Amino acid sequence: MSPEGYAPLSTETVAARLAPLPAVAQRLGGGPADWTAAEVGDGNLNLVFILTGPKGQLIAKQALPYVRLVGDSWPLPLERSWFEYNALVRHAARDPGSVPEVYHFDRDQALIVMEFMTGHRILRRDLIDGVEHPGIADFLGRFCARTLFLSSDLGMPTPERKADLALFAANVALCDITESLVFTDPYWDAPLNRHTSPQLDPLVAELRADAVLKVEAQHLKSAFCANAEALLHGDLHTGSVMALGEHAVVIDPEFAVYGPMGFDVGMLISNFLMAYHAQPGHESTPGARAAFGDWILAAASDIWLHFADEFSALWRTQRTGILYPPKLYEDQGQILASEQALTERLAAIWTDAMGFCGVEMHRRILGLAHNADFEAIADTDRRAACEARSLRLGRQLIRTRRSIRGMDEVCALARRIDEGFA
Ligand code: SR1
Ligand code: MG
Repeated sequence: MSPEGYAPLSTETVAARLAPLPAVAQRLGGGPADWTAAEVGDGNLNLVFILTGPKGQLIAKQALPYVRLVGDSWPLPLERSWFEYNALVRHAARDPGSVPEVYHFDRDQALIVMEFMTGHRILRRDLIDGVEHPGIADFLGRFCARTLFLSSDLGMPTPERKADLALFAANVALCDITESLVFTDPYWDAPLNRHTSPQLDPLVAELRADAVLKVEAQHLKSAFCANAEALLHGDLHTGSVMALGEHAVVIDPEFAVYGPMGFDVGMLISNFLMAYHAQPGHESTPGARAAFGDWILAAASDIWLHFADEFSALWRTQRTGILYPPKLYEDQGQILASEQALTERLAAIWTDAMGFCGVEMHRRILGLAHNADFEAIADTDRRAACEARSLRLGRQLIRTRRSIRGMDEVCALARRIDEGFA
């Protein structure tokens, strides 16, 4: 049920409704009569307005009481906005500058007023259009390391962590979306599923008949549900990143919940790998996107490298939580033991990440919520050929994740599948 007084904004009402807020009036300049509003929400859930005034611009994001993609037949709590706000505040503290600045939050209206990123575009759009972003892997790897490490028992005081665990555990409805849509629905003929048909039908049937794959997907779901290791962004795909040249921010953490660190990292890498497999569908002549595909694979590899580097630096300098305390290792002159523990923690995150990477591929091609990377390919034969590559890669990653040694191996596999050799 919506709180009393909740009313969705519209392009007609948003200026007058936000005008009384000093944070809004100061940034836009002039008065509401001077402001223009455009609704630009292209995600699956919310309203997003750009407000423009004589002095500046800002974003007003408001949750709707249902899933926008599906309609009011699928109610969804407005409280997701509260979790998004809390996650944004924490991300800003743990990795300053990595998220838009929040100017105002209204819990009853499920409304976040925040910084407009002038000139930035959704990264996924740029990956479709062939635009490179130097430094994006560095930023994203670092963002994951900082937000995950510093929200875990490695780097956060445990009373605060337990309070946050309780806070975000209430994000039940969005968690349920992930639990069902990511980990279960792709592997059976769920009512809201869709895929490129009939081209993918045989492969889809093969995947859904693969009992080992389904057991592994449920092992991964079990890890997602039970391993409340760190505060996840929860929906960290390339549509949740805005970039301009070398600058980027992460947006939309409404799926935030405590979970396994490998989830965010794996979902992110997955979306780069899908962007890679989609490239032949976007090129005007065969091979025209080959160099850009190489750049995407290099970026996917570098995300992991930067994540591991930053995580290691935090381990060595900011391990102030209750886990692996320095008094057991460094303070006893046992630095090698600490380094060994770090290597083992990173290996566990890596193995999880590879599994989550695979299920993300499957759900974006077989489930309800698809990727523009593939959807933008109008010719369904070409689209299906691209999607089939990611479906195959996803299966390999999920089934063999415990023996995959690094991103070089993953990229080599993605290339072999692309060339039709695997
Ligand atoms: C019903 S919501 C479907 C998907 O959209 C969001 O962006 C998340 O990715 C979710 O899984
Ligand atoms: Mg989103």
